[in-house]
Amino acid sequence: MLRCIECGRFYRGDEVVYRCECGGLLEVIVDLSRVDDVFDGKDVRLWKYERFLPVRKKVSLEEGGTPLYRLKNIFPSLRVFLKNEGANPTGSFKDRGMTVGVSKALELGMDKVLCASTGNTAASLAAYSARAGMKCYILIPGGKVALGKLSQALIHGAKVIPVKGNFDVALKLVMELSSDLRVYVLNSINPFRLEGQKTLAFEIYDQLGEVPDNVVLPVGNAGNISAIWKGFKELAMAGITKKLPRMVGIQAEGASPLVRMLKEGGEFRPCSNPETVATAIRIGNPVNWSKAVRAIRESKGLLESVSDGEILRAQYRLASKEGIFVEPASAASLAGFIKLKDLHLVDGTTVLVATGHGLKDPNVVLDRFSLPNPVDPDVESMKERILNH
Ligand code: AN7
Repeated sequence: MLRCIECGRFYRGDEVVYRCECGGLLEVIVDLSRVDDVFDGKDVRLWKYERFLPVRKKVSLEEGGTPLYRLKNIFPSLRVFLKNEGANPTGSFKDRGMTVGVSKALELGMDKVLCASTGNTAASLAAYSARAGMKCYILIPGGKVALGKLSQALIHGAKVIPVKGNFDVALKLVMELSSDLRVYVLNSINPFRLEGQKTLAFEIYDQLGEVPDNVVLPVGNAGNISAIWKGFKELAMAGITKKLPRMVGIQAEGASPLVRMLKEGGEFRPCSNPETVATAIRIGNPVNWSKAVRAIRESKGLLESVSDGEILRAQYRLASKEGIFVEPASAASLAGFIKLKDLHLVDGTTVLVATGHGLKDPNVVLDRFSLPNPVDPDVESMKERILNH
């Protein structure tokens, strides 16, 4: 069953519907009387939490069960952990959404799927639809998708169509096309996809053995922050936990319409020309903004923005000090946490969500480093080079 978060109207789960007639976003209502307390810290993987999910497992690449590391070199005296979603099958958290979303597409009898994407949604949907034997159509912003993600979408056999415009333009087109083409839309406006993503909350609780004080993550289309908050609320509603974390969302300065709204007050206004090195979150009109604002308010959370410089420094710090290579959008979690910690706005146990693998976007690294000229292949020249550099 689906319910509109604005007017409360119900829809059947076997209808293909993305928004309420009133325009509000929909969310899945799960029967929490059926869930069980499986949180023993063992065998952590997404489908362990099947009872919380509104579909049966049909299409899977064995997602979830991603590592939770303590950042012991960067923060030796703090309890700061990093949940490395880059360890998912296609290298990002989107796989959580797609195993559930594509399973739902099969249940509905759909054989074509469609999304707009800054890259990771495309890579993930292309892989899961290939596994399910479906046709996949992907609209990407022309020229602004990281190469790793683009190559994934292509090799999985999706039809990839660049749009003259940014992600927001592409998503608008997707919504307009969906009914005409009888395709199933798997952007995060799809409430079933978010059901998969809420398992990130379950895994954090399962691996940590407690609910953390803060969960910090990058915000683009604002689906993930909404999904993870729903997961924690369901744990509490089912009587499994009592505590709830504060949800802390981080946007890139050049694409931060939600930060502006919460800081300045007033109506939500999209940002018309989003720009950031973190292309994954180069989004000016986040479709889930109303769910995200609710997550921040209910959890007494925070929204903050960080500059591209802060993002790139955090990415390098994580890779060079902890051995964890994440893409720029994911480094926004660490950059935002450092900023808020220095302002004394966060304390206690914190989990940073690293949403995507660093190899997704090799260019952003290679643009910053240069290799020296090759060295003559003799020991003396090599010794000199090693000791002088
Ligand atoms: C690495 O792939 O929107 O706030 O089309 O790839 O749930 O949108 C990606 C988003 C964070 C933001 N980190 O998550 C897409 C897309 C990474 C991402 C986000 C994205 P949402």
